[in-house]
Amino acid sequence: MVVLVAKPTIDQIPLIKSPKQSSFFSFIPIIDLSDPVSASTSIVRACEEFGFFEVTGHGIPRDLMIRLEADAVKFFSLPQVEKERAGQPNPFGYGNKKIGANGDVGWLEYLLMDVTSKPMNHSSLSFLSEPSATSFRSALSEYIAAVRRLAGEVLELIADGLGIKPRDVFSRLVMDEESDSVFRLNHYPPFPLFQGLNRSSLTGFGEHTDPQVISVLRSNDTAGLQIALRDGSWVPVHPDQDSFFINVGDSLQVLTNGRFRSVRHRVVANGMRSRVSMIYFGGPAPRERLAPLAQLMEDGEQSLYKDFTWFEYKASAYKSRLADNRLAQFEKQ
Ligand code: GA4
Repeated sequence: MVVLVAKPTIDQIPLIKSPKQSSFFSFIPIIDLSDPVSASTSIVRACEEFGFFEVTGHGIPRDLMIRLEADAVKFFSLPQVEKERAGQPNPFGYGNKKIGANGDVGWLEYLLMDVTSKPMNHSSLSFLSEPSATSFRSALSEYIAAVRRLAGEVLELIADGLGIKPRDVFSRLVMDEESDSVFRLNHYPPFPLFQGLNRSSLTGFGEHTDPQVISVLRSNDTAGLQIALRDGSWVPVHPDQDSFFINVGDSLQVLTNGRFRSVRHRVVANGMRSRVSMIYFGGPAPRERLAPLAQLMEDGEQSLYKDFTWFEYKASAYKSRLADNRLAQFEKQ
């Protein structure tokens, strides 16, 4: 039996009514990793205040980013039937406008893949094993190895900044052989301008927090990413194709008993230019228990959260809608 699933059309994509933000200046911290001593303190401050920061001085060759971006653009330029050979995203594969399984839609197409620490097996995306995908495959493995190392380095600097030992208390979660990490390539195409869109904007990727420990994003020079501040206002993130943007995920918020903030973010589609982003989501191994680290608890401080594993959290996250507060049901009353 052939099941035809209609793709959402442009008028079914939700609008963002207030795309213009209250704060004109973006004061998102920019942290230079080539100065690790000052970086560790600034990273901790940024994770507490924003749950988000930009990193420079990361040592990842520009070439590698450009090469993967070019391969991604080549993939997204293929005829639709070719892209669909990557399989429906359940959750891994090629997705077009539909995000997750619960009715969320956005103005984008994407490739979502499962990346454990072991050399990429591409079990989820068999088209990548074909000879025609050799260049794409090698750029992907090299890039993913590099951003995983970067995630590990940032997590070690976090341990330094918090004054806790061993340095790998957090980084071991994403460096673990069984670390449940995901990689996503997003393409937000330009869209036909039509009446009424000038005062609101199309949702590229609706607001949400990332369930994992840490996410490492790199995009081309097209704007669109916005983060929510503690007061709920939205701030645009100025794109920089030579930098990486780091997000604190829900799991890191739990590990720090709420001291770090899992940042709510969204992408507003740009009518004029394509945005291409690539994001590594570093998650723990399924068996890992997510509980505040004892070393971070003050005398008498209680955990804000119930006891759960990443396996349990992920299962519940994948049943939720994008904008849901996924941690709410894991909080102690
Ligand atoms: C958000 C972070 C990552 O992009 C992602 C997303 C996942 C998906 O696209 O399938 C989810 C979303 C993300 C959280 C809630 C569920 C699952 C879509 C969705 C509605 C790959 C992830 O791990 O969680």
